[in-house]
Amino acid sequence: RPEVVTFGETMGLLIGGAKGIEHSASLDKSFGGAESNVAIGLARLGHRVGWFGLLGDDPVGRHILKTIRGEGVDVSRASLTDEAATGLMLREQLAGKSSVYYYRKLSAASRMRPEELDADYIGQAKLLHLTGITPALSPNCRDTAREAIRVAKAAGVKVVFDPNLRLKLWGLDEARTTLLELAEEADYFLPGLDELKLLYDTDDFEEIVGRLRRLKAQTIVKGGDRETYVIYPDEVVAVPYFKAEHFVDPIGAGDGFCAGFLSGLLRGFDPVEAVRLGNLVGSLVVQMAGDWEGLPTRKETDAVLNNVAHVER
Ligand code: KDG
Repeated sequence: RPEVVTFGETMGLLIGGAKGIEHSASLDKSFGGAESNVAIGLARLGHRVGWFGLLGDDPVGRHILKTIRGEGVDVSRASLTDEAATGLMLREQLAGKSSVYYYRKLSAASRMRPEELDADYIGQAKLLHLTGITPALSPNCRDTAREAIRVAKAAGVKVVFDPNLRLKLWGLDEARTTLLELAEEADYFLPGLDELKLLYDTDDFEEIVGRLRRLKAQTIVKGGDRETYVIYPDEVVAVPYFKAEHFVDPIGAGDGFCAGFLSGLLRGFDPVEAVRLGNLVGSLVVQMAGDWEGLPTRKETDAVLNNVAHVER
């Protein structure tokens, strides 16, 4: 019985080397998806976690499913379909700037439907995690996200929502309407500061905090200059980042943060302590290439939190 259930689109990932995708003779193969990144992070931190999604019954889909299973995530509700292919993304980092190219329109995952959700499976978890990528994929995926929230609430499962604004998938107006509506439903809301500036159409931090305080969710704001913010009704607590000694690739930091934060919640930490663990996981993910490969184990995070030893990587 998973403590956390999450679902979404996971895609094959091809990464270009120093010459970029256009000029590289070979591309490095991996995969990524915000929700499965979080699931792998939680599994490495010692939690029971389930991820599901729809993948194509093709080499990419099978590789993804086997690897996520191999990480100790329960994939019993995930499926492979013959009706569409697994989505793909290409990524390159040139002159310090990451670019992503999606090949995911009409992918297998875009065909997820609310009728296919296993309500009992979701209802037995403590937390349902979902991101704003899923509702951006298709109208039926949007309905699936809404239905999952309904099912979770009916069973008393707390809803964790990370907006993960992806403007390559939908326009800002449409994203804003849907993401703010889903934020209203959340028990934990984990946006980034840049996303909030776009969603609330303001750069004014005080105004953003005011808007967040009107939500019922416990909100954590990622992506300050050097800190993460815990928004309380009467104060904002800034929790400093851990220093990333060997910064390689920023992708996956937000998902790593989320895994660490949720691990803290499950272990009964108060929000500030849980954010500290989230910050630590985020700072370790960025020291390795790939979206999830650098996620730490419980042993590694404990070593840092208890000052036992330096985490070597
Ligand atoms: O947060 C990292 C994710 O963005 C990445 O793994 C891919 O889910 C992904 C997406 O849709 O961009």
